[in-house]
Amino acid sequence: MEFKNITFVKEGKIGIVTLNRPKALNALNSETLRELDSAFDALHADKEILAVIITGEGKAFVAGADISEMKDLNTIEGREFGILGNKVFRKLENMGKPIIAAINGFALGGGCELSMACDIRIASAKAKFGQPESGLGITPGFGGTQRLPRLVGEGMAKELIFTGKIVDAKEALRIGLVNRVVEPEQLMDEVKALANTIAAQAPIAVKLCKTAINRGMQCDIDTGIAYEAEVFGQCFSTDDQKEGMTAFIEKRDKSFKNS
Ligand code: DAK
Repeated sequence: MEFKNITFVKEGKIGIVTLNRPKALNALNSETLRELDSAFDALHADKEILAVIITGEGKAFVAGADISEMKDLNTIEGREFGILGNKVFRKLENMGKPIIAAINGFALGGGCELSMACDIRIASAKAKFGQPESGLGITPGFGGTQRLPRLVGEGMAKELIFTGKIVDAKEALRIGLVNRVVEPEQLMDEVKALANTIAAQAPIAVKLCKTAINRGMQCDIDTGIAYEAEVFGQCFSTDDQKEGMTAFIEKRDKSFKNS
């Protein structure tokens, strides 16, 4: 698949999407968002891909939505831009595969928001995070006001969003915005190792775990527990549940078929 602003490669069971507009620090313009939309459709459809990595080329993960494109938007265009971005980010968040953000550098505004739409965030020690929108006269528009407080708590999210301050990877780790910080040269190896570990588990179980966690975070605990019971039951209709448990009893390596 050919793209102008991103690359999309397969390495075994892993799909790697790289934002590749380094001259503009991988800022998200509408063309890039549409390319991500197509790439996410392709990732979803490819049954061989069991985990996805999103990263950026150059010194940024994504330095935000493209300010030069946004500058002259009117109300309707601004709304359409927000709808497009949110559609793409929700597609990523709801994809039935684990998504890992390998945050190599600046993750600001829409870039921080893109990382938060992923399931797991691993940061390079060089990464920097922030929601600087208030300094541009706008609110976060790709879910920042919603996902940041869910991740780091309301008070910390309000401080970051109200001040627009940029924090380094160490602080991002301290407040729970990222799972881990690694040396820049180890970032992709660490993230690929993590992706491969996840890809070695039963794919349908991983998918159902993701759905159960995502749904459970949006509802009361009784509804969440009921949903967990539902997906737990569904696992017993899969070949992979039989294989996983039989392999354990027979003390042999398991071989999942994603069925
Ligand atoms: N958009 C467009 N171009 C950008 C950019 C961005 N977000 N960030 C950087 N660039 C461009 C720079 O203009 C520069 O281009 P040239 O001048 O070379 O042509 C090039 O990338 C390199 O940037 P710098 O020269 O500035 O590089 P430095 O290392 O000096 O500084 C920086 C790096 C990341 C600190 C700095 O570039 C910076 O502050 N960038 C802007 C960061 C930012 O404010 N990001 C948040 C964007 S706002 C909504 C939808 C979406 C959103 C909001 C609402 N609705 C529809 C409601 C989302 C908003 C945002 O994400």
